Amino acid sequence: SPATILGYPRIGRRRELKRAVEASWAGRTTTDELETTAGELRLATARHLVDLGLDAGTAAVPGSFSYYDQVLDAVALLGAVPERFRDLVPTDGPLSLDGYFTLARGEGDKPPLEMTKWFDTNYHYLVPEIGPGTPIGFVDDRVVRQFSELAQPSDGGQAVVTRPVLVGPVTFLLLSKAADDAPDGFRPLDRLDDVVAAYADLLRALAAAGAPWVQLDEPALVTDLLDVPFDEVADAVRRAYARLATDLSPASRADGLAERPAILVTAPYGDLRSEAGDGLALLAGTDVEAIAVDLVRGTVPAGPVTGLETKTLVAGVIDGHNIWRADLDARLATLEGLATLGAGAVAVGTSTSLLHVPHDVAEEPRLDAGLKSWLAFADQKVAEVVTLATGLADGRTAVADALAESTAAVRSRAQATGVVVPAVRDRTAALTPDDVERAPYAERAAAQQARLNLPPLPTTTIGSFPQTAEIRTTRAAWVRGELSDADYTAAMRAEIASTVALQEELGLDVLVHGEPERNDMVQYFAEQLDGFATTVHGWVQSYGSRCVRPPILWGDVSRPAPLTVEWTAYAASLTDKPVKGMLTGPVTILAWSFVRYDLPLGDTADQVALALRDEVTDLEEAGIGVVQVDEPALRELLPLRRADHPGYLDWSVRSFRLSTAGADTATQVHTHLCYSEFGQVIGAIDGLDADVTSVEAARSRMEIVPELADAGYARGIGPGVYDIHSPRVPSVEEVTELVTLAAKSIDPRLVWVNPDCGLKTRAYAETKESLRNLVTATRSVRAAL
Ligand code: THG
Ligand code: ZN
Repeated sequence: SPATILGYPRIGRRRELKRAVEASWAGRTTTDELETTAGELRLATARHLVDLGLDAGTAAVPGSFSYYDQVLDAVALLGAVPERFRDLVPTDGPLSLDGYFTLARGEGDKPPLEMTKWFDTNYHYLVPEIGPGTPIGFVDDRVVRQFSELAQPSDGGQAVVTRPVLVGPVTFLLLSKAADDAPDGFRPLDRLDDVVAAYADLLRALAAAGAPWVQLDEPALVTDLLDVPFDEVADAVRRAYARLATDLSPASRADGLAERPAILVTAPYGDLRSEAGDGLALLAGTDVEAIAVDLVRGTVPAGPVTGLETKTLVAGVIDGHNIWRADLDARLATLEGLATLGAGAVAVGTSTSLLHVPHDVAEEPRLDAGLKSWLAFADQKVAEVVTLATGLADGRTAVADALAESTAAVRSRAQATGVVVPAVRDRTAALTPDDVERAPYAERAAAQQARLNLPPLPTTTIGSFPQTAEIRTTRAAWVRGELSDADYTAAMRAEIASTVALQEELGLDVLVHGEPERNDMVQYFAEQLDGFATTVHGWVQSYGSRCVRPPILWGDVSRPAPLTVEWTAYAASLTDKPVKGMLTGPVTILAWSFVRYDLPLGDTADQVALALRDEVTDLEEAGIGVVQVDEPALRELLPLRRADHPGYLDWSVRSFRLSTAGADTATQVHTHLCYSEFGQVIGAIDGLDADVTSVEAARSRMEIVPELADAGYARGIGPGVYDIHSPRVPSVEEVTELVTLAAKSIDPRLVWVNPDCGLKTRAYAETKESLRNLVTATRSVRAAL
């Protein structure tokens, strides 16, 4: 039985692609040099996958490389460049690599394509902008060239026949937004026939280059959040694949007159079947040769599916989205059970691309050996797929050793110290509804005002101040052991002191310590909590060249010692103004970590929440009167099906409240949310019951304020008054206008003034000027109140 994976990390084992791309952006290397490095990386990756056991000759190795993002790749393939960037494109020709990056990064006053979350992952894609006049054609043969490069390598070494991977035409359009100048009522899906015609041309070119297979990813089939009803999606799928699969003659034609490769359509990230309609039956009704289903998140029916008898089912039994070693025995049983579906053949695959996991557990010398034996990163997952394929084809005895090892690993984890900690379980089991309730808001507001004595329209920042090169160098030296603890502490304290002094000079009302000691806001907490492990090389692409190292939440979570108190208390000792303690909330900590599978997420969230609750108490004891618990990822874990939203919002809101409700009535609890698209979580924002909520709002001109007011929100609200994603300094007039606008849509006594988000990616020059204008503007609006 064949083995394959739906995609592989593209950033490189040592982030080679990130380095090469950033060097080229900085002008340190040429675009040609970047192309050369990337070509070597593709070749090395393909051969590596063959070494791991994928077949070199049958398109088992995915061609899933991207310089930045697979959705941007489809934009380039189609030449679907938004109007403002059209001058980058030669008539009817492809975008240059520099032009491609310009779409991703913007140029001068031309904003880049918007970035948003890819399904329920921590990966972000660029949103295509499609209008009635957007050019769409097959203009870029990069995919074909990349196929040929590996099929006929110029170094004369091992050739690899890959399976080019592309975002499918239906998903491409469902993820696009209407171009700004599109008429009302226009939907990107209206351009389906044009996109499909371009894909048909691409398939012809691939067939001519000798590609036996192509993979088209259609994850849009597993979600009902895309505001196009399922019957229209189904219609689009039938139309698209009739043109691509039925109208073009397939590679299997004996006369060799193939117009297209065999087509594998994938539906990762969830269940193909829903109340809305049956995506598996839909795909089985087309003439594609293979369908990949996610059997980690999704299920398949027990009986035969019409149309499947002529197709290969690629069974996604190995989790592409998490890092646990699989129970191979159980997965093999699942594979054997698929016989009842009546598929023409079954191949073994991953549930999603392996883009979401790091490269290789073997690269982590510092991980505990026991923990390591429970993990599978991308390379280990390839081996798992290969083992299962052998087991399915040749029987269990052929892979008996691998099965036994996997069973032993699963057992050893179940019994290991720290996985279940009775004291932690007892504490969550004893929770009562009272533990998530604070005093009524009116009472809290009065007690907090008596304590803090803040002016109307209080000003504050979101928490982080610029992370200068000096701060980063100091932290890195300390991590490497080249700087003593005492010297490190002294350096961080000096940084905190200067940040506090700056805020006093600017005249801000609620100060922060600036977070110089933190790298990533989740990693910082994970490093200090029991139950988490962190990696050295476990990088996962978040967007473009940016990566994160998600911590591994492997056991019951508890707080061995205070996490932030020392730094915050030090800042508070330097000023008479209130200093806000800064914590990351339980939902965000889970969203940006690899989570365990043996406990419901809500229970894990409660454990994290209790650790944070203790931290809030310790901050209070150190005299801190304002605490912010950030939940930027609240929207991120929202399930892909509407029916699952209430359950998610229930535990996520509850765990946030559990982390904060231990606070005294006179302690002001803040939260911060970002990454836009609050629509589906508006009710949940109110449910968090924070005293003050700061939100990203500048780019949408405060729209969120009336939306929250309409939803009944009536506590403090700090809509961001300037966008921190660019170095641009907002003028006093601009900030005045936005503050005035906000104060018109909700009780002005509730309005706070702050930037959109943390300032860690900004430089001091623009930060000072921006905050100065923010304070000046606030004073003038205050005077007019
Ligand atoms: N932390 C984590 N996940 C996140 C974010 C985060 N997911 C959503 C969003 N924020 C993604 N944004 C970013 C922004 C910047 C970087 C990564 C993700 C980034 N990374 C550095 C890099 O790639 O060079 C490495 C950072 C490090 O040294 O840890 O700049 O904030 N977990
Ligand atoms: Zn933010």
